[in-house]
Amino acid sequence: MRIDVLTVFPGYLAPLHESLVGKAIARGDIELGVHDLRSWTHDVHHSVDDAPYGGGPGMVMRPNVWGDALDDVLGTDSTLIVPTPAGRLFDQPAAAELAQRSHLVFACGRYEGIDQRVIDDAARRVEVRELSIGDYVLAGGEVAVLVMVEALARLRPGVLGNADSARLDSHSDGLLEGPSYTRPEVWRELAVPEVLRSGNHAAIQRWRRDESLRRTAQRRPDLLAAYPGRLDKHDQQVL
Ligand code: 6GU
Repeated sequence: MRIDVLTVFPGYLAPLHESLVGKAIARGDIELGVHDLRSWTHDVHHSVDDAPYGGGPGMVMRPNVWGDALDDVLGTDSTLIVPTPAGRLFDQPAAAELAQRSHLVFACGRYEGIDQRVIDDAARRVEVRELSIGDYVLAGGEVAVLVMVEALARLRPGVLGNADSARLDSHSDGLLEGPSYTRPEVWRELAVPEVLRSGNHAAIQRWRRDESLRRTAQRRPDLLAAYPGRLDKHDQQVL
């Protein structure tokens, strides 16, 4: 898969060369290009923004520079992703879907966003997704790109050490993951739950499911409410 990122702060994307994503790049599973949007400017001031039509605070990124940049970077197989707090929510199903694309292009806006015609024009040629990573406002799309690229990179075959760990994650079945433990058996007078040392795999599976359900009900009742059909009789007794 190829990933291109367009930004006025290319240094923000440096962490992509670390850890799991960095290894995927080094291995050649992911090809990464980070581009300074200002290299598509022509004026001496390298300006990328202007005052909004209709008035109001802040600045809007101008369409001409973005248009030229996207003309150069988008191909026929590209998906354009525009990180914005006004987008649809980027969640685990979205990550799984994007992990299967051949070319992702991230267009990072700063200020009050990008002139909407840039997005409308690109949508005439490629699939475009305006995506938000949660209900809070960041100063720009760069950190959201770090989040999205890490979430989708770890779903690509061969990226995780243990292929099962992606399947068993929090959110992959719509529930939160329960607690985990390792040695020692007792630490600061706190013991590992007995069932995990029982060797009874059916009991362990049931316990993990119960912990998952309890935690989800307590911390994220919205997730349970979203999929009532997935809970069997035993699940409902736990809750
Ligand atoms: Cl994708 N961008 C910005 N600027 N703020 C956000 C966001 C994205 N997602 C949540 N807040």
